Amino acid sequence: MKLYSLDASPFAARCRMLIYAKNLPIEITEPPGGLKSESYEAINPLRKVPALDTGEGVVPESDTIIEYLEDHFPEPPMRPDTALQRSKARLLARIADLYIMEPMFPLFMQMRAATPDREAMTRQLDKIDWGLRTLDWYLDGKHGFAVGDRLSTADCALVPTLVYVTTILPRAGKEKPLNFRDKLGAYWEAIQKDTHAARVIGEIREGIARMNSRSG
Ligand SMILES: N[C@@H](CCC(=O)N[C@@H](CS)C(=O)NCC(=O)O)C(=O)O
Repeated sequence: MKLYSLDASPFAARCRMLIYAKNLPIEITEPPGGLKSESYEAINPLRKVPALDTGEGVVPESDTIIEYLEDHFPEPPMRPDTALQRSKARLLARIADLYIMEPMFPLFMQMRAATPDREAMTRQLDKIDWGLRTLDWYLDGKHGFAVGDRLSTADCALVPTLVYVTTILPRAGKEKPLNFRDKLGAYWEAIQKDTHAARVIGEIREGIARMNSRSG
């Protein structure tokens, strides 16, 4: 199997973290010819990373890939133990996608604009802040993990999201975005010590640094 991935992509990093944690025999590679190339479009018509070539078909979308990998390689399990915990893991991933990463893209656009619209940036920062409060509300965080007492699919979704929150928000004027939230701040402190989390955190940061040095 082959995962099409880019280091800086939080969605691809979600899948990489699961692959590392389960020690899966999956090659990780960049899209051939780049994201917008015809050769990659032939592999993944959505033209986004990640995409998983299973050998029998290509699975796009990070959440769908996670579910596929859990079904195909059940051991060691990365879904939490109970139905309620599993629903919580899925909920945390959706909050991260819909209410944190989604408002972050318009923020990037403003940050890159020649004359950023400060009011538009504040609106996006407020939306992300609300997403973070919601995350804080649902997070277990008792044992240093998002749900329950072991690493799960929820951590794979949250770690890349929080790398972006803690890297990008301070550059947009929001210093210490997790500081006043007890659960989320403590969770972020603890999860960075996990080996697989630390590995993807390093990859994302290096990917962002390379992107920044290319765009000057
Ligand atoms: N919902 C998708 C989002 C994937 C996504 O937006 N990936 C970005 C990289 S972070 C991408 O490939 N963007 C290329 C584009 O939109 O043109 C998922 O969860 O996999």
